[in-house]
Amino acid sequence: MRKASFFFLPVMFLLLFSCTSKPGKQTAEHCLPSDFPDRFSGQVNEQSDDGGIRDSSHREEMVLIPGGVFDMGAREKQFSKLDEFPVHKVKIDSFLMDKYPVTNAQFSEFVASTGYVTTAEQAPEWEELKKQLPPWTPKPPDSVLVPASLVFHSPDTRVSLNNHQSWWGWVPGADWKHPQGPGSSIEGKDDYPVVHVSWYDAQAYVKWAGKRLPTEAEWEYAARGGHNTFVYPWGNELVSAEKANFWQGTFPYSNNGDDGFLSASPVGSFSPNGYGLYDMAGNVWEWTSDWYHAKYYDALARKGIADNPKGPLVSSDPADPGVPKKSIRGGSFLCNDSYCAGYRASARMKSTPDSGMMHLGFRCVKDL
Ligand SMILES: [Ca+2]
Ligand SMILES: [Ca+2]
Repeated sequence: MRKASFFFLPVMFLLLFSCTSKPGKQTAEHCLPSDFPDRFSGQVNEQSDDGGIRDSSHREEMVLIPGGVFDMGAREKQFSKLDEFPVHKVKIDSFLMDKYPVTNAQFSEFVASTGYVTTAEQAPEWEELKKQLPPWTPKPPDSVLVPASLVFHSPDTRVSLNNHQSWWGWVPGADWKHPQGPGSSIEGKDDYPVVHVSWYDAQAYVKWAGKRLPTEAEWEYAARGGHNTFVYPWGNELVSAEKANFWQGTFPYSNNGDDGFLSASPVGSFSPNGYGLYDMAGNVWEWTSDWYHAKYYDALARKGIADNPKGPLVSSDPADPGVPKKSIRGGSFLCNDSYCAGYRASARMKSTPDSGMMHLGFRCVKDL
């Protein structure tokens, strides 16, 4: 049953502001739920090195991530956050990783095969919910305790960036098949990343697929593409419309779409990194298996070389005490340098495991 979605709704909002790059500077996860103009479609990079990423036969492909030791953590100071320090040595064993985030087509196959119902498709249960809330918490209105997920809506006018509820909405009926709520669909979007999937949904999928979620360390190691000094999956050049699907313009009401996409993009629309991985930067955030802990790197740094770390035993987010969260990585179509440079290889974000959002998906890994 769905236990805690309403409770964690404010948590997800907090997430929007948790990637501050400078003190006093607002940060946010942004998205714009509107179709991108046709004129942008020609910018999609179909000259991939695998001979045609639009061919669904390639979607299942995984690539070998050769093991090694790398420096985990921030490479620069302009955008990095405290939780990206200290930089520490990490040893990673070889593993296989999906080239792309899991797509709607793949998730559809999983649901058709198993009958799985995602978190966002279930109403939060108040009897379960209140066990996790202070005893004086009033029951939310029935209108809130319905199947729903978080959807971004671009406001018509300039709004305070302190009021994230101006652009995020708890939308009944929003789920992986209806990314922008009732009336929207994934028809024609087979090769887009599945979104509105909770961490539990992702776990169910990877188990079905005979795979697993990457650890946070594996994710960062893979994002660097074999280049230990890189800030971004592509190198050290600042993000630009040719590099990844991110936000160009002024949040939250002006998205230029210079990269061709105002919201999510088909997987593999931008060039891969050194390991042949697509969309590690931007498009959608990706779940990892690790709990998020703001001070986890301190503990790892004391080990000398951390051997295939699998995350802390408990979660800790000082911005949201007592609320367990999983680490998510890679940034989304909502990120930009002004707010959240989440497309840096070292950038960390977090979300409660029952969170479904329209800019959050996942990809799988597998042991050799
Ligand atoms: Ca974009
Ligand atoms: Ca991504």
